[in-house]
Order: sequence, then C-alpha cells, then structure tokens
Amino acid sequence: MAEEIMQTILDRDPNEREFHQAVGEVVESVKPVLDQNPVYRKLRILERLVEPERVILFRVPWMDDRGEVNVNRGYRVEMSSAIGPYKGGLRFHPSVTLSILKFLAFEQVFKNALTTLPMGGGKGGSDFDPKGKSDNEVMRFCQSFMSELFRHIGSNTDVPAGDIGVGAREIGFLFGMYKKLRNEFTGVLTGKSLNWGGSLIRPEATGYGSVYFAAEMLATRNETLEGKTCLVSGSGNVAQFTAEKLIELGAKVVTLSDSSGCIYDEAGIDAKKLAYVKLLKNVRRGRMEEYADKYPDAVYTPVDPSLDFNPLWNHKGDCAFPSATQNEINAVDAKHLVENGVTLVCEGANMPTVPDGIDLFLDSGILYGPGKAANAGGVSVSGLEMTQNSMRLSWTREEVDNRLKMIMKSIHHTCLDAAEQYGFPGNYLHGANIAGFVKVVDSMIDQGLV
Ligand code: NDP
Ligand code: 2IT
Repeated sequence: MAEEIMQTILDRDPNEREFHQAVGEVVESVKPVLDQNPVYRKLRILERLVEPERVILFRVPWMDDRGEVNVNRGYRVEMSSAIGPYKGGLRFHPSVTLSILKFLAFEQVFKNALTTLPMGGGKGGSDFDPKGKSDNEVMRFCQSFMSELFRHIGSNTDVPAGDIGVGAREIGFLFGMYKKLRNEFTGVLTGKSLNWGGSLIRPEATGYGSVYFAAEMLATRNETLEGKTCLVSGSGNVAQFTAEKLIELGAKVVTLSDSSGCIYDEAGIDAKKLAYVKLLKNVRRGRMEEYADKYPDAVYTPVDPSLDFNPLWNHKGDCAFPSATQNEINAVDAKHLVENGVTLVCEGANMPTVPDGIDLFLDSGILYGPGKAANAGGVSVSGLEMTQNSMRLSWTREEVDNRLKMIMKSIHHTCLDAAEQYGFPGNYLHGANIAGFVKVVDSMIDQGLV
C-alpha cells in the first residue's frame, strides 16, 4: 500500500521531489495505522489525501520602477478542507515551484489538524523575489497577485498568511487590494497589522511556539532551556522570535544566518544585539554580514558552495533550531550536530532536515521536534486571529500568549500519546504524523466521498 502510493505520485508528477519527500515521511509513519484500520485502505484515503482538492496557477504581470514589464507565476494549492477552510501561508521566493508549494500545503494539513483549531490546509505564493525591490514594486506585484487570487479566497473559504518573503508589508498590500476588489472588510488574511484586524503575538507566534515546544520536550527529561547554548539558523520572522524567547528564558544564542552566510557570536546574541538584527533585516532589509561589522567579535562565514555541509551546524551547542528553509540540514550537518553533542533539534522551518538526517536524530536518541508540530504556533495564532476577527474583538497580549502556550502543550501531548498508542514511544515525528492523519481522514470519511 505504502509503496503503491509512492509509485502513484512518482508516476503522476515525477519532478516533484520535495512533495515526494513530504509524502514519503507521512506514509512511513502511518503504516501501522493503515494496518490496524483496513477501512482507510478500502476508501483509498491516502490516494485522496495526496491529490490537492484544487490547484490555482496564474500569471502575475507587474511593472517595475524603470517601467519594464515583468511576469511571474502565482499559485494557490488548496490541499484539504476536511476540518476547516484552507489555511496556510504565501511564499514569495525565486525558488518557489509547484512541488515546493504542494509539500508545504501537504504538511500544513497535518500541522493545522494538530493545533486543535478548525483549519484545513493550503499554501501559495510566487517565484517573485522581493529582495532588492522597492516598496512600490512590491506593492504593484502584490496588487497584481491579488487581482487574480481574490476570486478564490475568503474568510470561510481560504485564508492565506505569510511565509518566506511575505511579512507585514506584503500582507498589508494584499489586504488592501482584496478589500478594494470585494468591497468587504473581513478576516481573509492573517498576519495583519494591529490597527486593522491583526492579532497581538502573531509576529512572535512561530518562534515563541517553537521554543515552548522545545521546553516541553526538555521537561520530559527534567531539563530546561536555561543555560543551554543554542544554534539558530535564519534571521527572518521565525529565527528572530525564536532567539528572543530563548534569550528571555536564559539560553545563549550563538548563531544566525541568511542565504548568503552565517554568523557565530561566541559571547551570545543578547537582547540588544537582537534588536540590531531586527532593524537590519526588517527595516533596512540588509544582510547578516553587517552583524560582524557592528560586533567584530562575531565571525561571519559566507556560504561556500564547494562545502558539503553548513558551518553553522558544526558549532558546539546543546540545542538546534533550524528556522530558515527546507532541507537546510543535510546528512553531514546532522552528523556534525550529533557528534558535537546537541541533545535537541526543534524545527521552526518546514521540513528543514533531509530524511537521512532525521533517521540519524531518531537513532541517536536526541529529542527531535518535527516542523509540523514544533512550528505550529504561527498558524495557531493565525487561527486565533480568525476567531478575534469573527467576534470583532481583540484579545490582550497575555490572553493570546497563554492560548499559544496551551496549544503548544496540547500538541506536545497529542504527539506523545499517538506515538505511544502505535508503538513508537517518545517519537514526535511518528506521533505528529499519526495524530494529524487520523483526525483528517476520520473527518473525510464522515463527510462522504467528496
Ligand atoms: P522570512 O522570509 O522572514 O525569513 C527567512 C529566512 O531564511 C531569511 O533569513 C532567509 O535569508 C533565509 N532563507 C530563505 N531561503 C533560504 C535558502 N534557500 N537558503 C538559506 N537561507 C534561506 O521567513 P520565515 O522566518 O517566516 O520562514 C522561515 C521558515 O519557517 C520557512 O521554512 C517557513 O516555511 C517556516 N514557517 C514560517 C511560519 C511563519 O509564521 N512565518 C510558520 C511556520 C513555519 P535571506 O534574508 O537571505 O532571504
Ligand atoms: O508554515 C506555516 O505554518 C505558515 N507559514 C503560517 C501559516 C498561517 O496561516 O499562519
């Protein structure tokens, strides 16, 4: 059965490497669930799950500041509405392909199921690169993108949000265009600014949630984050707020990175240095290289394509928080982490570890928190933003943060319970996949063959 489904997706879409990787991982985890529940096979549940309910692919023409016409490709993958409206981010990055968005949408289905909130799964975006573009160019691109997307989304249909390359600025431009086209002020996007329907703690939520999840994992071994040396990758939304919460809890963050290179600051990135990183990345839209100019004790290492490993993961540390992008930890990186004594890997990014790397983590007995559980805090607070929008109310920072903590605790329990029930005690990867899968497929069965 598992082999058959993999063959089906390989035959149907032979070039979708990332999608095959994401499906392969889930299929492996749910084998015992399929064995114990023949009805899932009979109803061809896996075959149905791996086919998106709908894929929208569209042209995005826009004019740059020189008056030249540019054409990008826009996508929205509406993967599953079994437990709620499609929900998931938009990614603007030159590497975006249908395969990447299908992997992200597929993962989102299970992640959202774990959050306890009623959200289906989707993902979208474009191969547009916001880097180096003026605010006006980004605005024109977002307006063109939304002039097609608006007919497919809605607060009860499909609710996009941010992801790589899509933050508060882009969500603002997208929302403005949606509102104009529909003549409707509604919670159709999450990650909105506070003044016009956003939720407190949404910017912080993925990073904070990831650290809350790590703290839960450590607590099973009677440990805390205090005094732990932490390796964090990325320097965007997830990385910044992961670092912020780690610092607050008394951990020492020694690395950050961007797609050009990484910095190592042995003394630790403290709150003041982190404030500089936020200014550098969010306001000045600069590069991490400048961190080493500002703090000369830090070492900057540019990306070296001739290396088969990332130097960031070869530093000594207790905990690792990959928070940049998919497959950023390869098998050599995973080996370095384990050999250097890391005892916890908590995935802020989506699918940051290659399958061989995950096997190494699991075999070595370290605490391994897979992305779809560990980074679910972002979409959880998106769900809370939807709730507040529906009620036309805003909750306090404390209220949202408490709910986020409760949700991350609940996801942690759910993973451990499901793992235990199917014979994988302590395995968060199988636990997350199984718990998400069972909730979604039981809902599909309840709703008939649609
Ligand atoms: P941002 O765009 O804010 O930051 C992305 C960071 O990762 C930047 O530092 C970027 O560097 C780096 N990066 C991006 N692509 C690459 C690449 N190909 N190689 C090396 N570095 C890269 O995105 P987020 O922080 O929002 O997202 C980071 C990860 O977290 C993604 O995997 C995303 O899917 C996941 N995630 C995000 C959530 C959210 O709420 N935002 C929720 C759950 C998961 P540079 O500046 O050079 O581009
Ligand atoms: O990967 C993710 O969970 C996100 N990018 C956030 C999605 C959301 O709808 O908030």
